[in-house]
Amino acid sequence: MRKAFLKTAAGNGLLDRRSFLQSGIALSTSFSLGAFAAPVSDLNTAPNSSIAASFPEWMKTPGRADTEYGQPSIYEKQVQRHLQKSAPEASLFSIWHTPIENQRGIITPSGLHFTVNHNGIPDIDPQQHVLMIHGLVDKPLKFDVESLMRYPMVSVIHFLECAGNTATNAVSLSPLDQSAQELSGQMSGSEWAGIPLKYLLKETGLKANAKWVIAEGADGGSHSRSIPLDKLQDDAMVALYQNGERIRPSQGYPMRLFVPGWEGNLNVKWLHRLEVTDQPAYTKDESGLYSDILDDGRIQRFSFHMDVKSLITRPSGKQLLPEKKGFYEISGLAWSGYGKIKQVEVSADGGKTWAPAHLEGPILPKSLTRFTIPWRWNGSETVLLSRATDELGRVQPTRDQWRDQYASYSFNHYNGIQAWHIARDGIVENCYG
Ligand SMILES: Nc1nc2c(c(=O)[nH]1)N[C@H]1C(S)=C(S)[C@@H](COP(=O)(O)O)O[C@H]1N2
Ligand SMILES: [Mo]
Repeated sequence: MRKAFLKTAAGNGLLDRRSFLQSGIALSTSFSLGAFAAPVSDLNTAPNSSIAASFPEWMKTPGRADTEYGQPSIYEKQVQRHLQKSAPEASLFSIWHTPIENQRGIITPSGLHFTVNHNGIPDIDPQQHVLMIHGLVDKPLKFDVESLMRYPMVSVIHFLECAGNTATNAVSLSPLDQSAQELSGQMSGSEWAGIPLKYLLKETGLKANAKWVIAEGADGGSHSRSIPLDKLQDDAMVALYQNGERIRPSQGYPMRLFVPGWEGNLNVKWLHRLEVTDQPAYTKDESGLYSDILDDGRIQRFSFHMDVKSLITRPSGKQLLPEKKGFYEISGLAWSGYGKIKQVEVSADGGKTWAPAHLEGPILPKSLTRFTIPWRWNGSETVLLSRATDELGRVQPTRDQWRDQYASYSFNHYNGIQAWHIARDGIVENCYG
């Protein structure tokens, strides 16, 4: 009966979201009738005595006191960053991945933000830290944290992604059985607040031949990158806050450069020096690991933008669909370093048919965008895919299309379509479509 309300959106059980939610009867009265997944029990038929007897301890005793700084529930202890194993153990080069499959919405909790540190995390005393702007400027200036705190600030919601995110799907000949976190967790979303760099550059003034800026961090390895001045004048900032609190040491305390939509590596943490120049410096950090090797062997030296990308985070790798068929909401994240996400299409039949997913607001430029689509799984083996398009019309490529552009061993800036294999026993596994 109720199924008659539900319009199909594409093959193998993808449902039209509007008709699904508008079948109001399903929402109000029929949780127990199978419109959604299965409830644990139907209250209409449960005996009253069994409800009273089931009051748990915490409903009958006073709770504990609160603490100065809150922590997640002890029952969420398993939701943690994951340390990537490929980095040599003795090295201070470490990569921690965000558990993206546990996140809802578009903001990553600060403590779970991914982190890439080439030389460990310096514990910087903000009283002793200075930001220096010099080079091709009229008036070289030093700013301490206190003086920066007096400038006008802006708050913006943006994603940050490491160029090496999802590298194993780029280079591994066969798909590794990894979770969304392990595959693509070098990506997070935050609200960043700080001072637009153009305000500070206005104070120093710029010489006529100023074209590039070398940004350097105060970590032991002096992480440094060359960035075109135009971009920095456009929307970059010296970020001091993340998600309403001061940036954490892992993210660059007391300040970092934030360069919206561009590769993570340019977002220099523990920022202490900006040197305005007329050409790039070709630093170690931009000439080695963070360059892309094209199909013909040439090196694409600068590839700044993070391209349009998406993945389904639920269901995703290493998860288990608890019921061997029935209703599931497919949900995921899409983003583009070029602007807003315009559309995300989902396929539940390995790419034969596609349906547009619902984009949950707010849809912001260079920010994570949450998408959802209802799905009634018929219990058969299948492959789930998502494909994002941004407002410039850039479409996420297939893995093969992506690999055609680059040498077989090139792994940066991978944005191929993520495929999840659904087995009949409900196990979800990374696959190549
Ligand atoms: N000073 C400094 N800045 C740095 C790095 C670093 O090691 N040192 N790592 C870079 C890389 S490779 C990435 S992907 C981003 C990661 O930012 P996050 O750790 O805040 O997620 O910071 C960049 N900025
Ligand atoms: Mo990175």
